Amino acid sequence: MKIDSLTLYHLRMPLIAPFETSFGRTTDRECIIISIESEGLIGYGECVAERDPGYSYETAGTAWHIIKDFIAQTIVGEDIHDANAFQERVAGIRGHHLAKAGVEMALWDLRGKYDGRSLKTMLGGVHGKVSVGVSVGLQSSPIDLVKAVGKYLEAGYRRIKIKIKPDRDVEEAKAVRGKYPDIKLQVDANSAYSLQTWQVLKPLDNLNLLLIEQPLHEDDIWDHRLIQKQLNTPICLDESIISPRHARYALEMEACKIINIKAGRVGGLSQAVAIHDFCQERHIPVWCGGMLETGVGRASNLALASLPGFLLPGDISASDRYYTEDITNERFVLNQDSTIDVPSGPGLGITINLRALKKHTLSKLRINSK
Ligand code: OSB
Ligand code: MG
Repeated sequence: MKIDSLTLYHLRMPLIAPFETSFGRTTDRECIIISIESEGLIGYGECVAERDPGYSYETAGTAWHIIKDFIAQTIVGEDIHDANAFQERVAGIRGHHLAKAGVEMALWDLRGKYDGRSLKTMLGGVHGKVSVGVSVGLQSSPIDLVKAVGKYLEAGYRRIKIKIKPDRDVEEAKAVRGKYPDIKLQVDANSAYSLQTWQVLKPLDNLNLLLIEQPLHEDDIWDHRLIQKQLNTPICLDESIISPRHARYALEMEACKIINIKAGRVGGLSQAVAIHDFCQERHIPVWCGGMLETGVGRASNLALASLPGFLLPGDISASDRYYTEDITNERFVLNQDSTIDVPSGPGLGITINLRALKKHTLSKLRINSK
């Protein structure tokens, strides 16, 4: 595919409700949308870097810089066949996985449109719909949290994840578990604890949780091993797994029993599939994480989560959990059985609402081939 141009859109979109985690509160989500043109076709991708370096060291600003000044140079005007060819070209750019993944997604969309194949088919997906849950941010009190959880259960979500941080952990989890003894429940600390402070989480072991997500430092695997040995509840790593190699390290160290896969964090869908395959061979369940995506990234997550090793519900909620107005014409809705349909059209299987894209764009830059 001869790449004629790459266009960057820095977006800011108001969330329906603020989303708070141990690293901060988001009221308006920022991201970078990438479009790539080739012979009259356009592929879209979403780079999930946020405004602030809270979840990742990358931000929308660093992603803009890395894509504009480095990644675009390796593909615009060039003939790029697929994700593997792309990964070879960007191998010399250290880190910046979120930036690389956003561009890789656009290339997958383009490839699919060329070939008339859906992303699901290209990746090896097997399900037409996937089980999903909802990630509930920190609330002002356990009572408010139970209320928020109740609202999502009423909407039909059958798996709940609650965010925790020091002093907002065991009491909140007990409150939710007390009110809803039978729901699928898990917690996510986003690296808010250390080897010195994690002990306060021990009572979580009695709450029948599906998993405890990323309690310790984002650049750590070894210490998670030390605490997994002292917990019956599976530890699930998110931030720490930044490549297929890191997935191997974690499993070899027995640092976790479950992995959260985000294509962004690991440097692209190709890398996400590699981690899926590696875990599947070892009977390690994986699930698809979320980054409050627009319809573009949501379509990608649904396709990824349709692979056979995604055995736990993903953080892929319906569009109306996030945005009143999305940049895709399609909106994703929750089915009765707490699933969402996987798009089946070519590529991502979505179309862009250009008016909404323009409305939410803070800045735009087009890079043409010379
Ligand atoms: O840790 O899984 C996380 C959102 C932004 C950054 C990190 C995380 C999250 C979520 C939201 O939990 C998941 C979603 O998109 O609904
Ligand atoms: Mg997480």
